[in-house]
Amino acid sequence: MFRELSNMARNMGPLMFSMLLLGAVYANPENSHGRKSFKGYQVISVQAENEMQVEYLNLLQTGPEIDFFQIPSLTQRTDILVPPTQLKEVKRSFRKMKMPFEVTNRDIEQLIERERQQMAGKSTDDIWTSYLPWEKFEVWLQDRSTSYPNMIELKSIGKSYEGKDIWQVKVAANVNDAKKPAMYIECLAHAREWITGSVCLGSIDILTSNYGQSGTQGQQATEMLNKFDWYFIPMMNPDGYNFTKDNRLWRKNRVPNAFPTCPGVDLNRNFDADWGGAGSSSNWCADTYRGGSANSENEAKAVIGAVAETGRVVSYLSIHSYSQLLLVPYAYSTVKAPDYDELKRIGDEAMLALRRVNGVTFQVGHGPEILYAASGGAFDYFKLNDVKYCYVYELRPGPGAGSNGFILSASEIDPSIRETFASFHSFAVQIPA
Ligand code: 0X9
Ligand code: ZN
Repeated sequence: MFRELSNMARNMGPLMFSMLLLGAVYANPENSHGRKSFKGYQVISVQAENEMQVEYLNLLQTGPEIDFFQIPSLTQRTDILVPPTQLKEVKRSFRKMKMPFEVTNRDIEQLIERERQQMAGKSTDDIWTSYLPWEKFEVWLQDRSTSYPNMIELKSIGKSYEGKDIWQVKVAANVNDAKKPAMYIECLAHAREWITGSVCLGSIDILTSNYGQSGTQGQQATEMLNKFDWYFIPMMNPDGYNFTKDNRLWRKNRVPNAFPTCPGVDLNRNFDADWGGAGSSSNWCADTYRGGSANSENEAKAVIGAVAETGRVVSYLSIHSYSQLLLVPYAYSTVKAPDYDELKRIGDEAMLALRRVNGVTFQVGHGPEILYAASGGAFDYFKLNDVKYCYVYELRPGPGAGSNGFILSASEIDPSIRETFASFHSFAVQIPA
């Protein structure tokens, strides 16, 4: 295999050479707002059809400046973001390898700029119609907890590298009541997956403002809060999220590494769940860099500590985007969790509830089978540590052609919150207290 790879590298000589060169001289091009410009970058959706092509994509991924939105696999298309300087070579190499691809976005910068202008143009406090910048996100949480002192307990469970609080929001029918079994929902582990933060905030909003009310959401919120306490970590990665105003497609946290131009650890590779295994990288510059050791990151430590302190946690939901999937453990291994069939059945039912709201379909299955294998994930960690109902959501949009990936239009915030909330309700009904 090694010989094949080096042959491949030789075949693709000019591309590999220019990638290395770029790595050496690479500097972030900035636009007039001081943030990274993606002018001329294209999103290419590629479908590997044999192991050789997967290996080639893996090799390409080790180069600088090509951003893989998914890890290469035979089971799903891989969307990759390619800078203008490498477009020709990359496309040529795909053609040479007879690997089917299509350009799904010719100018991602335009989308990012439109999103930025939209945010600047309106009062950005309405979580249903806007993505909130980090500061306003915090203010929203504080305002909510002040408005609902009997239902919300807002607690900082740790600090990020930059000293930002990692917040946990407990929502209960009454925070002074005896503890109920706990449902955990974690959002924004990956900084660029903005829609996930909206879904956490929107769910907190629905639960608090509808508890004890009539109507569908009133009944759902009441049922959910009478059975469980709900713990949200609405922004697991505050440093990364705040940095997305400078680089919209940032994924990791912002902790410095030995290589100064490549900070950050992928928080969904850092947990002690086969840490260092499949789908993670030891390369500081990789988007899937796993960190120096298992649970090394403040964010991972904070969440693990908080869950341990909470008592009986029955479910841990990691909310990510995108591809419209619900992933059932384990992600790290081709081996399924012992109760996989039960979790799959419950997950199927929850995704039916989701679909009933706006007709959007989510595929349910084993991560390595329907997406790719990935070690060090939070949901696998908790699955391995006795939390029974663990899942990863990949929210809107769907994969491949026509998808704008992480740049989900603000008009899709409201429907995303409502449909995802319906699936939380379904989980609450199905999971025994
Ligand atoms: O790679 C990840 O961490 C998740 N996907 S994302 O595009 N949001 O980064 C998937 C994690 C779970 N993976 C599997 N079950 N394979
Ligand atoms: Zn993610």
